[in-house]
Amino acid sequence: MAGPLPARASSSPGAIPFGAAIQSDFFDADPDYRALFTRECDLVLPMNELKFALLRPTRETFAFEAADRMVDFARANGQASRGHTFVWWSTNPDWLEAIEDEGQAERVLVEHIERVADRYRGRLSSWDVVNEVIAHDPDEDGGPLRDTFWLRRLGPRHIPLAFRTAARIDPAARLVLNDYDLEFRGPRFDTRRAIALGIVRQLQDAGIRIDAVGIQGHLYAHQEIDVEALARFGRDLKALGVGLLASELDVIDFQVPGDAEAIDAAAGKVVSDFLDGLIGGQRPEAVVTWGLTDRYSWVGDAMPRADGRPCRPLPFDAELRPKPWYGELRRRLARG
Ligand code: 9MR
Repeated sequence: MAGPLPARASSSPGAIPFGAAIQSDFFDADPDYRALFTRECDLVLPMNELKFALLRPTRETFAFEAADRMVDFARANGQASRGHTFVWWSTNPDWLEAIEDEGQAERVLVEHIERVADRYRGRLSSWDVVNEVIAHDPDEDGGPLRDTFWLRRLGPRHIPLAFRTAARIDPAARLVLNDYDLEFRGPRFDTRRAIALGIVRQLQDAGIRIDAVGIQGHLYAHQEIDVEALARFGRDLKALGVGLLASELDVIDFQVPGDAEAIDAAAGKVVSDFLDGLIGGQRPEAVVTWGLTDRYSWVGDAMPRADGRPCRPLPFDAELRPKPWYGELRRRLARG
């Protein structure tokens, strides 16, 4: 089985690796943005460039150029990289979602993973094999799994199929089940954690390898982290021989009143509670933020603040100044 992600030489030995997702859209135009990733990260991954619609404009075409550039950038800096993602409900091309036949859908999925995993074998230390397959609200939505193209065409077997194919093509990559809303307090979150563990157990019972769960960590600063339940989740995974990582960490502050200082204080609290639960369960393989600077983030587009202030989701502000909570985060990771 593959080992954990290597730490960057500049991180202290034994530190938990720190990483961030980069966007090729800003790579050329903003050299300061680029330099921030070079300076700060043990791991840099393409945020969007390996998604189905971006890689596969048509069924016959594979557009690897943007993803290659990001992965090569990380490698040239001696940084690790990871793959996001094979199976997702979003960012699928129209030609894919137009497929109605089960056999064809299966062939496309297997062919896609074979081709993409093969191309990046040895260059990506892990893959989000499936992303966000758990129902948003399992009790309301009428089942444990999200209603997606892949579920409609192939049923729940698309999950083991994706893992089995990825394991066959890249035996050394860590294979990850990635999902959100796994860290807060409340029945919906308890249910989602239970479903994640259930998927892991089902894969293992079928003899299919799963190496880790990615806890995305899109942290609503107004919500309470269930530190104990998160730690228990990590311990339960560890008992199954499965690792975990924070895979898309950022802070969502649209419900936090006040100025930048108040927002950063709330962010500091939610990140600190999250790390308590995450590290309390087992040593995470990495902590990865979804971007590095508030200059570019999905959070302000999806959940803008009513007071018109800019959102402050990431470790560095829009002027590339570090937030106080980033220093805390790195000190926690350095302790290992
Ligand atoms: O941050 C990503 C944004 O730039 C893309 O437009 C969007 C659609 O592909 O995806 C965002 O990233 C998502 C990630 O892939 C999965 N978890 C939720 C992230 C935020 O929406």
